[in-house]
Amino acid sequence: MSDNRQGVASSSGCEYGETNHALKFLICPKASKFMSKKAFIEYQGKEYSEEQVTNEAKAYRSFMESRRSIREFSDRPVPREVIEDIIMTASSAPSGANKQPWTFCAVSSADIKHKIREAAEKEEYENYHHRMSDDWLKDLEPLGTDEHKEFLDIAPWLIIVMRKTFEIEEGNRKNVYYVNESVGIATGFLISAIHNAGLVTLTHTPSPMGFLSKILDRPKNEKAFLLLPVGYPAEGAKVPDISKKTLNEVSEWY
Ligand code: IYR
Repeated sequence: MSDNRQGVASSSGCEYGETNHALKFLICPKASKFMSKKAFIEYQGKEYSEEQVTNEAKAYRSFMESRRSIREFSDRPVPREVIEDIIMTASSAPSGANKQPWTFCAVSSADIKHKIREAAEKEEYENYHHRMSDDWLKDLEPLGTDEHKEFLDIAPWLIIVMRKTFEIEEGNRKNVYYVNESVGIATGFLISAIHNAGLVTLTHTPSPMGFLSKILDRPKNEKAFLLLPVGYPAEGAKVPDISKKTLNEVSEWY
């Protein structure tokens, strides 16, 4: 579609027009009234050859396969700007109707981190000693986890991912869609951004997580989804000797 095509009918029976910020929009009489006005801009993608695509896919696979969940953190500081960029990478994720139903709470205050640690350890004590089934505890054995969460004090940043069950706009309740899917995808982006920056994290799931909303004083429409400590690994940090499933185990081809 070229510029300056105001009100020009196309072969599809739709009309092209322009918004005042030079974004193009399409008015189509057959579309529903909710779909009648839509701004579109040209996608600025990369144009790779098949060889480049193949190489990029391999390189990214190998980069992501080098990621590990780390439980031993260094207290070496990480600049706020790094966390800001990591959060904005996560927030670029696709979401239901582009509602971005999430808040990333970034905590560097030693006092708040310690409050979170105390409350998380209390819940995790109950989990490890009373709530988890024998099968669950057995499945966790190779990971060497327990109720002690010193990384919550030591890591320079904690990012608490909150999912929004609805949006509040000027005091009014607004819908959001596919919240778990959206927040799960955004958290995946967050983890890859942390890895890409040369930092490490761990998907910590203290349960139940209600204490996080209280400590962070979050509004009613937000529920804690995951807690990720972010920082550098401790010197000589160890990881469990575990492997991932093979392609055959995780895929079916049709
Ligand atoms: N929430 C606990 C237990 C735990 C659960 C799973 I699933 C893990 O992969 C690891 C730990 C904790 O964070 O220790």
